[in-house]
Amino acid sequence: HSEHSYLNLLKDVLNNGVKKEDRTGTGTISVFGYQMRFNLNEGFPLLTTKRVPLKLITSELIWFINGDTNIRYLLQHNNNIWNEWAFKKWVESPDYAGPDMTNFGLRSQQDEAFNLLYLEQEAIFKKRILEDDDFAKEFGDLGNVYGKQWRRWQTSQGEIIDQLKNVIEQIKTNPDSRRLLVTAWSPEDVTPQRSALPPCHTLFQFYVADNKLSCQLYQRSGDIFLGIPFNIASYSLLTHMIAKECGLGVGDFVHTIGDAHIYLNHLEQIEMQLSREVRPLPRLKINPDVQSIFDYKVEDIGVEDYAPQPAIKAPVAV
Ligand code: DHF
Ligand code: TMP
Repeated sequence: HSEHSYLNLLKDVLNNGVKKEDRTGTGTISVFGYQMRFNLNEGFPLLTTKRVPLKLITSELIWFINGDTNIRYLLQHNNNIWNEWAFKKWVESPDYAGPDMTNFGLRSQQDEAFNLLYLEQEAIFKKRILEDDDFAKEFGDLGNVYGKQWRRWQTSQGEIIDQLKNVIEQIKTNPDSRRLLVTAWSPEDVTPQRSALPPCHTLFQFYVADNKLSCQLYQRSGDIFLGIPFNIASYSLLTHMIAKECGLGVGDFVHTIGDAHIYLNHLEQIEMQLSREVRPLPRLKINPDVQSIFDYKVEDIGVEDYAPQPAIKAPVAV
């Protein structure tokens, strides 16, 4: 059961990780360099020891594939996973005139009165992103993040490179290539002005053998409890979509992580998760009528026989 690769990661970091401070001020236990492998033929690797919301993963992936970097699309699909990073840009801008939101991520966890103030400002922000085009253009955009880098990479000569389209074309025409890569990491863009959060999933590579498509992701930084379950499912789904378009079966998803960390405020949740039994993995259902990876809608993707244990809530470090 490939979920054990993930549960072993949790256990390894708990047992062998070192305490390490981090940018968000939350504190972590961390290891450097870790690899998991998921055979996509064993089932779709959506965790069963806690419910993981596939709808949010699907709308985020379609958002990347569309080359979109504005959270408005996510909000239109009831997906709130990127709100904090757009909100941060807004409250740090000179145009923001509401109550002080410095360090809202940590303060909202520690101070209930502040949390109410924060939730109110966040609701106002979301409403404006959805209703005010000019505001959304300026403050909904996360900058040079995944969608931009995958579909509209800008060279220093001013040319635009569609890395995703190119790599799919190469998989079709030159499957033995050892150059089937997409990179989201650009040293030019790693500044707060150019990207709200420098890409965590930095680089991925495809590999074709025995008519099966495999994918390896190098993730520079992984929030093991919240982010990693999404990342595993997202790249596994991407591999299925591309394999289908290229007339290939699926092989492995190989997940390599640089700084693999557990936030100190996720320890109780992890203890609960590790006390649970795994259940059979679900099967992915993709609408067979969709041919091109660029044509998917959220409704085209689903899972069958997914009977997970209940979701486990945890605060996200901003
Ligand atoms: N920052 C940090 N500290 N960790 C992250 O995992 C992370 N991920 C980002 C952006 N910044 C991040 C983008 N992806 C959630 C999952 C993925 C994600 C952001 C947030 C999350 O909060 N998941 C909840 C459910 C959220 C919901 O239902 O709205 C979960 O329990 O899985
Ligand atoms: P960092 O930029 O300081 O590394 O912070 C980013 C945090 O977000 C870190 O905890 C890793 C986490 N993260 C994931 O785990 N997966 C993701 O897909 C994203 C975007 C972030």
